[in-house]
Amino acid sequence: MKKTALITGATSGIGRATAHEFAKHGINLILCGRRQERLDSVQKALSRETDVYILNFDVRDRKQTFEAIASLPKEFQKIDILINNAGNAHGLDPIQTGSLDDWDAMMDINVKGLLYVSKAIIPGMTDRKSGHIINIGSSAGKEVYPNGNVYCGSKHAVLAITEGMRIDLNPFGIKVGAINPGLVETEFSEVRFKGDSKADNVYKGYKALQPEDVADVIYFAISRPAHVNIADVLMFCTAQASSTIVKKSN
Ligand code: NDP
Ligand code: 8X3
Repeated sequence: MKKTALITGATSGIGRATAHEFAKHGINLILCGRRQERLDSVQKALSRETDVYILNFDVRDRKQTFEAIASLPKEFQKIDILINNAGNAHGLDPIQTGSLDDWDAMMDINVKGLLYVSKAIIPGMTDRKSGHIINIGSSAGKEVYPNGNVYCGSKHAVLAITEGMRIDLNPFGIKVGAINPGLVETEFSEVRFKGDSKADNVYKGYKALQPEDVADVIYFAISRPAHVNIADVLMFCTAQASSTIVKKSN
């Protein structure tokens, strides 16, 4: 019986690479994001390999999120795997000059959005007493770096919520884990720096993780035997030792 996975943030980066990886393995997909043309093109690319349904909603919007998930056709309603991936950093500023709009965006998307999506999907999992939730945290959820303040706070919250989910959903046999990458070359820095050319330098002078590297680990986690739960993974590219130590060529 084919499984169904819902992936948030499937229009780019880690989420899109995960959609490709899951499609290769014949997992049915519900792909979410806000950019309709991207959703259409991923659906087109993957429909040859598996069944794909797309949902366009903003995870910041509680009503939109619940309505979108409630609108799923019958054949996509049984969600076996939830990949809570949608999220970004907004800004890289010291706490004393940070923007309130950036802070709202990070807490609303990375933390509250993850909670809204989870709240819409978990009851189906508890009813069926099965399911697997993977939250995409970050190395920024394990350590704090200069000017990372609120983004790091949002990712620390993701890790605390992941542990809370694992504890509360334990009686239902639902697996919960977090995958925490360091630097991954995606649109992340374009979003963080709002299109500023600073983003161009983030992945220069070393080989950063690629979104496919993270997708591999996510697929590994969801393909373990029933009695194995990958609870927490921290992954870096070889050049990275910590949030602030990256070996770069000149
Ligand atoms: P990208 O910017 O490439 O992708 C972000 C995805 O999130 C997009 O698909 C975007 O879709 C979606 N998204 C953003 N805001 C919203 C929103 N309000 N509602 C719905 N969807 C939204 O970045 P990454 O792939 O790198 O990021 C994915 C996750 O990985 C994030 O949680 C990030 O924090 C985490 N991460 C990234 C690292 C990195 O270095 N790149 C390292 C560690 C963790 P759309 O714009 O279409 O809505
Ligand atoms: C993304 C990695 O180091 O920019 O979570 O915070 S970092």
